Amino acid sequence: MDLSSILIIGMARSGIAAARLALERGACVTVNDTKPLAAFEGKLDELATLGARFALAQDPTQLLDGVTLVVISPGVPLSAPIVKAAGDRGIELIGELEFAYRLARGRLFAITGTNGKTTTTTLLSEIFKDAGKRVNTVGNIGDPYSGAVSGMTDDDYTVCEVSSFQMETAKDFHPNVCAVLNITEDHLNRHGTMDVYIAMKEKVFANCDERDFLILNYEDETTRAMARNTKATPVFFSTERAVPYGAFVKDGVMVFGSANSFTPVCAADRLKILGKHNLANALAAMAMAFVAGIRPESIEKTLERFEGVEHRIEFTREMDNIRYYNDSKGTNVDSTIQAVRAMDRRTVIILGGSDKKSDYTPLIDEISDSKVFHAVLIGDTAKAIAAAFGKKGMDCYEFAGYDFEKAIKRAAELCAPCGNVLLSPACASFDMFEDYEHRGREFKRIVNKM
Ligand code: UMA
Repeated sequence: MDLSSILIIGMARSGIAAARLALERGACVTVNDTKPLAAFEGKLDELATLGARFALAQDPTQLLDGVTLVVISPGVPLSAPIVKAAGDRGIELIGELEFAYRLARGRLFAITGTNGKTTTTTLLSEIFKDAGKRVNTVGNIGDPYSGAVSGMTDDDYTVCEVSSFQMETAKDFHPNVCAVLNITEDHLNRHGTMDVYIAMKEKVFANCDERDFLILNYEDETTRAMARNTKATPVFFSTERAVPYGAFVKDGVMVFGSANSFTPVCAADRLKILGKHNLANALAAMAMAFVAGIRPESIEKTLERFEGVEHRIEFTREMDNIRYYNDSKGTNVDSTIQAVRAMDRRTVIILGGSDKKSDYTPLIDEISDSKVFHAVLIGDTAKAIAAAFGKKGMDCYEFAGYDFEKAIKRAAELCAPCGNVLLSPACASFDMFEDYEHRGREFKRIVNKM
């Protein structure tokens, strides 16, 4: 990798962290974003002090003279003109994750899949921390990999949540242990087809070899079949049955091994995180920890104390017999289906957001057979979701436009005298918010002042 002159595209979390790292390593760095400097409100001041050259609100294809490497943020799609322009001039172009990987040290644990990534990444990090390891928790979870590279040693354990966006621009990325949790429809607006989306997920283990482990969900046909496409040792997890080798539940106990020879780790009913999807996430984290050599007693302690992550069916408040749950991380249909299944009493759901061209039919099917009795629809996809309700002959929905506060208050009114209000939009957030975390924080702010 030639670090002499780097052009970094996208000045949000990934780009800023990559620029800082590149400057630290002595590179000459130019930073670019579609937005002008005024839009950053001082967030780029540190990069200016460190010596970055600013080329904001400029066409990046005109900035390639003398550049030896282009690093793009995950939000920049492969269709962006800079990708072709760099290729045409023979300049290497990689993503921020790949850039960080090439400069990082220690052992790498990568977790991908459509849903459950953040919970599994957080849980595995906690298992390692409790076992006394030096841990970095990075990637799509919100803290860019580049931000953790300085000061890394060969003893570090890095747990990285990996998105399909980040894999588009990966090349040498090579985890020691990786997991693909599940694959359902998502991000078709970016990848075009499911085949491309699946291929991006498979790239996570493309460089793995016999010394590495690949943890796969046995209950998902797509991920189970991945065992045939890898040189790594396949290790399965299943909530339903004993697997050839891996993590499963035997008589209510989470165990690791095979049907005839296994080590008990933790009673499944001791988990604090709710739902079968979370049992699957816990089994995946347990399998990763097991192959990393963590003692079962230590894994058990963490599994028993872990309370889950922010924005994932997060209990926010109970007021006037109504419980509010923040599932802003429900950014696709399958994820929202899991949240709907986890509801234990009558529920009004807030659905809708920016458009990923998803098919909402499976969600409406799930809702029709659940505790959810009404939906308040917001954002760009409100009409598409209403149409999916209509197709099933259901009219238990109403529109709240782009007014988030109105949507929450209306959901509470409909829910009275008791029940749950669940924010689980099944959509991305970019039509009304900076990202899903912003949406979740706004939900909690509004609910807490009600
Ligand atoms: N920009 C350009 N040119 C472009 C496109 C964007 O300059 O052609 C600029 C924008 O003006 C903006 C910046 O790029 O200033 C945004 O870059 P970004 O979207 O990559 O934002 P980051 O803050 O760096 O966040 C990214 C991930 N975002 C996306 O993949 C969309 C974060 O995942 C991740 O946590 C972070 O890197 C650290 O690794 C978020 C996400 O929504 C949570 N991920 C998707 C998901 O989970 O569904 C994949």
